[in-house]
Amino acid sequence: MATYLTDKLRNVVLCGHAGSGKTTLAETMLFEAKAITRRGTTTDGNTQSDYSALEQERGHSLFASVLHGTWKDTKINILDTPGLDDFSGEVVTALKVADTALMILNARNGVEVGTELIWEYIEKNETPTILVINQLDHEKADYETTLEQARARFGNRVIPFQFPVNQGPGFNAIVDALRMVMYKFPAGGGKPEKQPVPPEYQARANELHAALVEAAAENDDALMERFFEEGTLNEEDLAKGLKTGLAHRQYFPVFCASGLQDMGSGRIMGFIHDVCPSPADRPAAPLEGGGSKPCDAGARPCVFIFKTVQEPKVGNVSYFKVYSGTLKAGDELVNADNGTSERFSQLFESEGKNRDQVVALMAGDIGCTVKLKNSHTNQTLNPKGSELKIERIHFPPSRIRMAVVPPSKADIEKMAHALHTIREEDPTLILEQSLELKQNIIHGQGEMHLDVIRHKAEQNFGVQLQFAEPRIPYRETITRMVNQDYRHKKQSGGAGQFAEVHMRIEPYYDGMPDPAGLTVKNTEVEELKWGGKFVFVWAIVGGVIDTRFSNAIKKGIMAKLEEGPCTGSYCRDVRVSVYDGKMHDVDSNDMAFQIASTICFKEAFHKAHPQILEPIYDLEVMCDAEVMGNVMGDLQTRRAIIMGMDTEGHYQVIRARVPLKELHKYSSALRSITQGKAKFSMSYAEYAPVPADIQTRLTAEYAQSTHHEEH
Ligand SMILES: Nc1nc2c(ncn2[C@@H]2O[C@H](COP(=O)(O)OP(=O)(O)O)[C@@H](O)[C@H]2O)c(=O)[nH]1
Ligand SMILES: [Mg+2]
Repeated sequence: MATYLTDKLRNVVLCGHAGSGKTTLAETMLFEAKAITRRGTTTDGNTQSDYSALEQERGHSLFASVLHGTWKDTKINILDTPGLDDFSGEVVTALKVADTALMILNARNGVEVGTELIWEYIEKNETPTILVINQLDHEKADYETTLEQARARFGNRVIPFQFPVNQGPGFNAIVDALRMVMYKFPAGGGKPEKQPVPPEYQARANELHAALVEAAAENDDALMERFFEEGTLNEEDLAKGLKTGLAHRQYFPVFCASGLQDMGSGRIMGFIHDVCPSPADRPAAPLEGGGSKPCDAGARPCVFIFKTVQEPKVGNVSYFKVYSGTLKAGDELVNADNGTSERFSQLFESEGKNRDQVVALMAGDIGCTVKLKNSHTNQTLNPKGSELKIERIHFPPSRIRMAVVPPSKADIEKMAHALHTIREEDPTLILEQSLELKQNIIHGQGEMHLDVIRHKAEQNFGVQLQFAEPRIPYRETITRMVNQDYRHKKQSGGAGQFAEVHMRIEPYYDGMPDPAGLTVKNTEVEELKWGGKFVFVWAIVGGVIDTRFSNAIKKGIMAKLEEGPCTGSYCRDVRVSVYDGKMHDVDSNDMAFQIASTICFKEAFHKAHPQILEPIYDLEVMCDAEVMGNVMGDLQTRRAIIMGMDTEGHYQVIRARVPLKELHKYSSALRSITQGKAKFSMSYAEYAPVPADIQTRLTAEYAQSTHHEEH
């Protein structure tokens, strides 16, 4: 296998809404590049990209896969990504290492909600982008509307380079305004015949040509001058202008295709070869902690692992990009995160599930290796003495939480091992062992995501995961002031126990005055690790309780703060002032005071009009106008408070505050009420009181559960 020089490398990512035809187009591109001799289909489940059993079973992509083909003398690495927002972590990953994005628009549907979501990621990465209007052979294909929506959404940098002739089932030709030719395809697609632009399309082609030449000249003063003088650019100037313009995102060219019918993909490959930036044409890669690393094949190697896949029999396959230098088989590099020295014994280029061994990979190239000891996704490896870290991939925040129930006690360890191993492969899975809720909670991107995790656990580890609705981390507080006393007295045989405590409990707020009428001796403010505060005031006069018992009294209260009197949840924002009591020379001790204060506090708390608080999330839903009514109707059943509504392009954005409890399984509910025409994100906002009926129910449930425990 050849080693490709950096300027003969292109890394492109195919992204777009689910079903726009990315995987089919990837297959066609490989076929055009003669990397494969037969085209598989996603319906038959035999494409290069969707090679995992799970993808074949589901009939759509779930994981980003790395493919490659060669065009003339250039190697084109193709990353195919899943379109469903449950798997957008894979898109973020692929965008990290790609140098050009191919945004696939489905000519049947125009700009879809997945397109919007991915566009945000593209903007963040500042990735040069080509728009491909695909499925032009479909009876519902509408190039004009799709283009119009793209321009409305992504601005006037969207420049059509092509338009279709006979779109719909008779689709058979594309007019190319860059080359000023018409590509006429044989029945069933394949290699087109170049024909002059027919007279009826001349005017339109000329107009597009002028616009794209202007776009090419725009970013270069010398070119602009020549363009104004001569009214056009020669081929060399045009090529140069197009290259810099694309790399700097000064325009987004629009191409036409039918991936299924093999029309247009060859021309796209040609454009990638001619115009798309090589890895060295992109800005230097940002490093953790500032600075950047230019893509320089002559420098020392710097390798970043962007993806890890566990394969049966093989173990971990690590996918990486060589950010600089030349990586040779046998090289030894050190992991900058954990200091492990790793030998890259074998290097491969990846073709879906297949791998071809290579001897070296140059700066900018993407490859994989096996059998690294202790290196994972998001880690950088350098030669000894260098500790550069390429900026990590930032994955989207979680959108679903679920409790995992181990099938049996014996399986707990097996389950933990399975989940930790899966997490190495998928950083959008987050594991939490919640002491507070006494549950193992996993956080992910949506139900389909968790479904894939369940499937992997079963297939690869023989563990049956069971999901359950997770508990909610409620909090408890009080709303009134109460004075309470309690005497603990016990006479059992020899030494007895005696302690009496009088305390005042009050709702705490920042800046509140000292407790009225009490003589404050000492105030301790505790920042509670679960949020909110606990203030402990010592206001004992005349030594009725010895100061040495104050710690025991405080401890007694803390015990209840950790297991609230109403629901067993954490308490917050309470001030307790101990102002009176009694002690006994012989029978008083720490234990007695701790018991007295726990019970005293509990009784006071119940009288102080306790209030249960629940976590509230900020929810943002973006949806198609036609499903807006469904989204709003559904939100009404979730105790949502609508905070605002906006229009973005032809989309509606709804911002609401919703209790976490009501967001359970929101991802699939939203998908089904909008037929996939909505996306959402959520983030923690605050704790707020639960409604009275819910409080009554929660308190009763807790009373019943502790009652059972006690008997
Ligand atoms: N008519 C038509 N259908 C297509 C085209 N490309 C893909 N499809 C169909 O659209 C569906 C989704 O295709 P797929 O490549 O899996 O889309 P992806 O989710 O973007 O990867 C499949 O049923 C394909 O057969 C196309 O160019 N024309
Ligand atoms: Mg796909």
